Amino acid sequence: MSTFIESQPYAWPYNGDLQPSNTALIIIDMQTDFCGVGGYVDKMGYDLSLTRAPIEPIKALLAAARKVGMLVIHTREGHRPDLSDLPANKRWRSRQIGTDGVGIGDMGPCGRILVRGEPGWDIIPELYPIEGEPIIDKPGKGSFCATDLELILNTQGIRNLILTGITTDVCVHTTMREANDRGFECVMLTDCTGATDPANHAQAFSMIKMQGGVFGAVSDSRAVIKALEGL
Ligand code: C5J
Repeated sequence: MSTFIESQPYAWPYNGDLQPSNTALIIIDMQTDFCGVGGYVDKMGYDLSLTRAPIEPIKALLAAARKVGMLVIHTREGHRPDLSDLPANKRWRSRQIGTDGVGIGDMGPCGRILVRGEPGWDIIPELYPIEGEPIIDKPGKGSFCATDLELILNTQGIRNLILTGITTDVCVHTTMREANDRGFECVMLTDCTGATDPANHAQAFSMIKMQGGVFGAVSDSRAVIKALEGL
């Protein structure tokens, strides 16, 4: 029996082979630094409500995914405390925004910004992983670069990825592009993602839908939960 999720520009996955055993829910960078008070995004002066908007929809989807036994994978962007994996240009650029010259690796209200082990770097309590859910610690925007994500997905027999998290146009989009090039069938969810700029959020979804779904498909939590309940 084929199972599809209502999505654009095509019903996802393309082959109707949607099963809890071959599909993973990926929750990207739901860290205090990106959506918590005093974190990196807050300190840069962006509207936190934009990156906090996906918390409740992801929570509902996470419960549905756990119920059907689907693999759930969480990611965290961050660097080693000695900053040996922080490119100088990434650090320099992060210090250009705001007036205090403070950027990645420097001390902020939630500890050193995007540094592994610091309070601001960790996943927010509302979406914290439970035992058995892998956490991918990544130094870059994409979740495949310098991580074992691809090995885990292949070992677990995963072919379909449901992409959620923040930010839509940066880490979630980069991960979708990396995954698509590796042959994974991807869908990104409009209400389970958020960006620091609403126009970028909208454009990110337009980019996915062009050329017949150049990176995959676009859907939302309601459609995915409905499909999971029918499995
Ligand atoms: C950014 C991310 N925006 N998680 N990181 O720097 O999207």
